[in-house]
Amino acid sequence: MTFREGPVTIVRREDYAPPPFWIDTVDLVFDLDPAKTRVLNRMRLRRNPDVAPQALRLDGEDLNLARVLVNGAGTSFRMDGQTLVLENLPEGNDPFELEIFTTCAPEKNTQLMGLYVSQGTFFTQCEAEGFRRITYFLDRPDVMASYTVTLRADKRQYPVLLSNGNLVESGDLEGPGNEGRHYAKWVDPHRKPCYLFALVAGNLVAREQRVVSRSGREHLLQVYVRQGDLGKTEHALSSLVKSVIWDEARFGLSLDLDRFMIVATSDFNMGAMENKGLNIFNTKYVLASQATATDTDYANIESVVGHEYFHNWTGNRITCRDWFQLSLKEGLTVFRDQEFSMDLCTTPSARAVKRIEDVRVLRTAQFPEDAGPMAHPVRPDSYVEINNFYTVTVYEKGAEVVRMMQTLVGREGFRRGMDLYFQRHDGQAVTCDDFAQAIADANPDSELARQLPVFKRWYSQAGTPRVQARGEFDAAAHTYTLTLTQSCPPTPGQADKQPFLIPVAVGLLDAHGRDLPLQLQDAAALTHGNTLVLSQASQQFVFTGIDAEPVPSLLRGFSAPVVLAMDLSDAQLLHLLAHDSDPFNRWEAGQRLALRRALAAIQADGAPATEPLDAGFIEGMRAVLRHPTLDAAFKELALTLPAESYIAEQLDVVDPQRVHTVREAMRRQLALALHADWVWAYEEHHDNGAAGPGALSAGRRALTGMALTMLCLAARETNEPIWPGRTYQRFKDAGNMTDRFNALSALVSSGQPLAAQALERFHAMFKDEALVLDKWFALQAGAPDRGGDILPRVRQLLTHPDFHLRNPNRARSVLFSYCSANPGAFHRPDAAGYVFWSEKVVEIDAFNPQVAARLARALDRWKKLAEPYRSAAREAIARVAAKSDLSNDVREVVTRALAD
Ligand code: B3K
Ligand code: ZN
Repeated sequence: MTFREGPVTIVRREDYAPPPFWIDTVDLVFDLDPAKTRVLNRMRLRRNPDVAPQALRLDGEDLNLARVLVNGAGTSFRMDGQTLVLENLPEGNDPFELEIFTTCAPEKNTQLMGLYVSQGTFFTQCEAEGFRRITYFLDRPDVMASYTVTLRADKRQYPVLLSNGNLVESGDLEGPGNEGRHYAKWVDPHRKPCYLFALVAGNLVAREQRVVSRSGREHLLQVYVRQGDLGKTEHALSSLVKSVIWDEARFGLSLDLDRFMIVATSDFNMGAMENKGLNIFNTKYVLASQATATDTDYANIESVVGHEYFHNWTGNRITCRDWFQLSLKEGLTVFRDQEFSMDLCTTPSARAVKRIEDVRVLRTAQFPEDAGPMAHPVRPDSYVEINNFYTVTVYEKGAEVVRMMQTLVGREGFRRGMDLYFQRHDGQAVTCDDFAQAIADANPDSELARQLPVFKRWYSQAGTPRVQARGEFDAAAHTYTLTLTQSCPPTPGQADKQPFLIPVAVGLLDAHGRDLPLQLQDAAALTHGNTLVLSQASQQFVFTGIDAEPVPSLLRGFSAPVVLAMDLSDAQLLHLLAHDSDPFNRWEAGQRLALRRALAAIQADGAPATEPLDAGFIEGMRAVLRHPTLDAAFKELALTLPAESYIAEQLDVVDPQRVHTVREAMRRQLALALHADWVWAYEEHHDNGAAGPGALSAGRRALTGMALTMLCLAARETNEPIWPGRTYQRFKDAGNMTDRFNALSALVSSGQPLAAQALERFHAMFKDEALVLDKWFALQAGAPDRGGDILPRVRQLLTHPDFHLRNPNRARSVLFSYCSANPGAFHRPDAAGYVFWSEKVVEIDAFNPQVAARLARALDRWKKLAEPYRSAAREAIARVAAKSDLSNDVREVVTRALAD
C-alpha cells in the first residue's frame, strides 16, 4: 500500500500558507463499480491573487490517473510521489477548467478512508484527508467549493444513490453498455471543504419524517439502513428531530437544507461523520431497540446524532482553516452535544449525572493523555498523521475550554458571542483565535475579554494544570482566606508553562451543610456570584462575614479541567458527601474518600490489605445508597469506585496488578458490608418503575444492575447460591437489553459458574445481531482477571467464527476491551499481554492504520509502570517500532512513546 512510501514529514502550524489556487466548482461523475470505479472530476479553478504564482500541486493517494485536460486540451503534468503537479497553467487571474479522470478500487479499500464497500454498499469517509483517495484535489479544509455530483450504477444492486445537498435529477441510463443502470444527480447549495463530501450507493431503506422549522421552511429528515434494520431507527430519527428543535431554540440555528440524511454502516473507523446533509454513521450510533440496545446505547445515539447535526453550523458552515484548528469545530460541537443532552434532562439531578459522566471521561482518558507521550495542546503545533489528533484532548478538553468561556461570560453572554461568531465568519474557514475573539468581543466587560491572551493559553499549552488550595479561618476577623496556587507539569516540547486562567466555582458549607452567603473583600473578584478567577501563579481570596470555620466546596460542577488538591479531612469530605448542594462535588467527595483509601492500601508496605475500607467510609456509602431523595442514577455513580486507570494516574510508579487487587478488595468489601443494603436496593428498584424509557427509569436499571453485581460478588465469597440463581433468572426473563446485559455482566464479572451457561444462551439468542455480539465479545475480553484467565480467553475469542478482525467494531470489542480497558488482565507479569498487543498492532496496521494507531496507544503510559512491566512494555513498543513498513499513523505513536 502506498502509505508506506516516502519519508515521514512533520506538518507544522507555523508553516500555514493560504492555497495558491481556489477551486470554485467541482463537478463529479462516478461510475460505481466495486472493482474499478471511474471518477470524472471537472473543476473550475483560479489563481489566488494574494499568493505569488506557483505550480498547482494536487493531492492524490492510491489513484490510477487516466487523463488530465486544461480548458479541454491536453496538458503537461508530472508526479511528485503521489502528488500531481501542473506547471503550465494559464497565467492571470481568469478561471480555467481542469478535468481529471481517474479510477480506484473500492472493494480493495480496507483502510475505510476514501470510497469503500461495506456489505455490498458504497460509502465514503473523507475527513481528514480521504478525498484525495477519490480524486486529485487540493485536499485541505480552507478550499471551499460548490459541488455537483452524478452517481451512475447498476439499478438492481444499488437502487439508492445519495450525495450531499438536493437531488435534482434521476432516471435510467440509456445507450449501449448502460442496460440496467441508472443515475442520480445531486447539487449541494452550500460551498464546502472536500472533507465534507459524501456518497452512498446501495440497497437501503429509510425511515423519514418532515419537520417545519421556525421560519416555516419544511425539511425532510431520513435515516437510511439495510432492509432488516428499519425497526431499529425510531430512536435515531426522534433524536434528529430533537436536535433540529434544540439548535433553533438554544442557538437560533436552523437547518439550511431541504433534506437531511443519516446513513448507517457496520464498517466504520469511528462513530459518525458530519458530511453536509449526508451524515454517515457507525450502526452502533443509529440502531436501537429495547431488545438489543442498552440505556447507554440510547443515550449515546442521542448525543452522537446531535453532535453530527450540530456540526452543520459548527464545522460545516464555519469550518477550520487548517487541521490544527480541529478543536474549533470538535471542542465546540462536543460542548454543544453535552448541552443538548443536559437540556433534554427533565431534572437537575439528571443534568448533574450527565456532567459527572462527562467529567469521568475527561479524567480517565484525557488527563492520562495530557500526562503522556502524546500530550498536545488543544490546538496542536505539529503532527505527522492528522488522524492521530482526533483525541480526547481536542474533543473533550476542547469542550471544557468552550465551557469555561460560557462560565466566564454567562449563558446569555455566550449566546451573544455565538451570534457574533456566525455574523462574522459564516461561510469561512477560520481559527480557534477567531472563535475566542468573537466570544470576548460580544462580552467586552467580562473577565474573558479583559484577560483574553491569558485565557487563550488553554489552546497553546498542553498538560493538566494543578491547583493547590489552602483555606484559613480567622475567628477574630470573621474571615476565611482561600489561597489558590497553580502549576502545570512539563509536556513534550513544553517545559515551562505560564499561568492559566482558571474559573473556580465555590461554595462554603456551614456545620449544617447549608451554603453560606458568599462575600469577598474585593467584591469584583467574584464572577456570577460564585466564581473566582485565578489567573496568576498564586492568589488569595478573602471571604468576609464568616463566623465559624466552613467546609469549602471548590471547583463546583468541575468548573475547569484541572486537578484540584486540597487537604480536606475525612470528616470534611463526609460532610460534603452528605450535604453539598452541588451534586458534582457531592459525588466528587465520595470519589476522593475512595481514592484516599485505595492509594493508602496500594502504597502501604507488604501485601495489600484485604479490607482497605473503614467503617466511616462504608457508613457514608450506605447513607448515599439508602438516601430517601437522591436519584438512583446518582447513587450508582457515587457507589462506583474510581477506575483503575484513574487510580493509576495518581501514582508516580504503577504496579497495575496491585492497583487491580486493591480495587477488587474494595469492591468485595462494599459487596459484603452493604449486603443487606444491596438486597434492599435491588428489591426497591428492580421492577418499581424500572421498565419504562427515560432517565429516571434508566437510573433505576443502573442501580439494580449494580446491586446484582455486588450480590453476585458477595455470593462468591459466601458460596450462597440464591443471588447468582436470581441473577440468572433475571437474565433469562429480562424485558430489555439493559436488564439482560446487566444480569449477564453481573454473572461474568463476579466469575460465577453460571456465567458460562448465560454467555452461551446469550450468543444463541443474538447470533444475528452484530451490535449485540460486539457486547458479548467485549464483556468477555473486559472481565476481571482471575489468575491470568483473560488472555487465553481473548486468544480463543479471536478464533471464534463470529470474530472478524477487519470489522472495526468487532476488532475493538475484543482488542480494545482487553488492551485499553482491562488493565488488571492486560498488564501481566509474564509480559504475554504486551506481546499479544504488539502482534495485533502490526497485523491490523497492514490493512487499517487508523484502527491500529488507536490500539497502539494502549501502552502510552508505560514509563509510569513498575518493573517488570516497564521493561517488558518498552520492549514490546520497540518491537513494533522496529518494523520498517509501518504506517505513518502507528509510526508516530510508537516513536513518541519511545522518545525521552
Ligand atoms: N468529524 C468526525 C471525525 C473524523 C475522524 C477522522 N479520522 C466525527 C465527528 O467528530 O463528529
Ligand atoms: Zn465532531
